[in-house]
Amino acid sequence: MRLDVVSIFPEYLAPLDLSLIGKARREGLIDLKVHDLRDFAHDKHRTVDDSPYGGGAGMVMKPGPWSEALEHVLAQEDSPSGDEPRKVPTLIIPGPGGEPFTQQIARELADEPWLAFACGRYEGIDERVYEWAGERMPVRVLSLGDYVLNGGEVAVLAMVEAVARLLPGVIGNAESLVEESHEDGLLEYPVYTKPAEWDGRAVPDVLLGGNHRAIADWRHEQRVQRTAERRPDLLPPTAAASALSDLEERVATPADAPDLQVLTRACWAPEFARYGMFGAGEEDLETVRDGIQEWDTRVWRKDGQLLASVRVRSHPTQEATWQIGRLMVAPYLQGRGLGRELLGYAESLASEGVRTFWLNTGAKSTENLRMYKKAGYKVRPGEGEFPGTVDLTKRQVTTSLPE
Ligand code: JCQ
Repeated sequence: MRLDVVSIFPEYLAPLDLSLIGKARREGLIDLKVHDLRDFAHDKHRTVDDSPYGGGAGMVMKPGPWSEALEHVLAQEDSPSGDEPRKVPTLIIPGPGGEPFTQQIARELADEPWLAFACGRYEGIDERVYEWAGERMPVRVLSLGDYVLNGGEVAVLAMVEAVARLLPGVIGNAESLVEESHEDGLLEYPVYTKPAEWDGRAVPDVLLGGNHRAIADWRHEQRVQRTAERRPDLLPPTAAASALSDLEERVATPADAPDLQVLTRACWAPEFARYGMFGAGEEDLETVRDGIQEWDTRVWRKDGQLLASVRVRSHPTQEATWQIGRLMVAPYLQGRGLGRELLGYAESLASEGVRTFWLNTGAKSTENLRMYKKAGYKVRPGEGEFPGTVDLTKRQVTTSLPE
């Protein structure tokens, strides 16, 4: 993986020479370069900041040095061959106003071949730099947490470490990657080592017994208890629906259009943001209503609230192909298998004679792709029906036994 970091304090990133990340760099698994923003300021004092228009405290980072520094990063592409599209990095700008950086985002970033990081300082970077960069590469503003740092450098150290340790070969024991806090939505269980008694405190008996089933049960119970105590926000909302069968299914009518429009936006906004296309993919009500006419759209509600939807139809020209579209689950209910359940249901609606299931998703929508592949779908080579998407298909499995 290639990594570029732009900062006015390049020495701040020296820790990336140490430990496992340093080793990965020496082994060539990570190619990390740090660039000094001041090298792209051309006045005598190498100025990178100025006072804010409109007044207010502090200083703002000037756009000029940033565009030059990022041009320099973009120009690092090793082999810009004739017909191939120009490779660009995903640009990450740490800031307290960003989307929360999570293990899920770390996983997404670990799949990218090239990341660039822009370290802001002072009151921030001139807003036009975000626009300028967004026209040239995907941009993500990411926050480490709800507190303020003096600059992006410490956040970059954390993000690079979280991403790099997921790369194959960086961590010796790949198993230690899965049994971790945040990998499956629960915090980790407490751990103990020798001596069995220390400071008058004993290691829990169950861990000394060698009953692996009992140990696994105890650890799971500890994880749930800890999560409830420290991070109740991570636990499923107990009152909420957890399965499709808890929701009320209906065939959508034009009256469902406003709610469908909102659900679609809620599901698509984070997807389009991955591509730096903020606010893209918004449909007017007319278009949503047309969709309801042209597809068999199903909606699931609980207490009147629209929580999930999917739409299906035979392909307009190839009857044997069953199209599955707009598989959507309300964001707060995502990650618990509802989408997978919806998919199976959408397949079960297929009319007689259907041989192939077809669907389409963003080429970078890692979580969607993971779910579809697990459900047996294969990515069709080449671009999908829409720019930046891929099509996936799966053979209809007929389960009827010979008579
Ligand atoms: C990151 N939580 C807090 C500081 C300006 C983009 O401009 C600036 C960036 C920073 C650094 O980020 C944070 C942060 N996650 O403070 C000032």
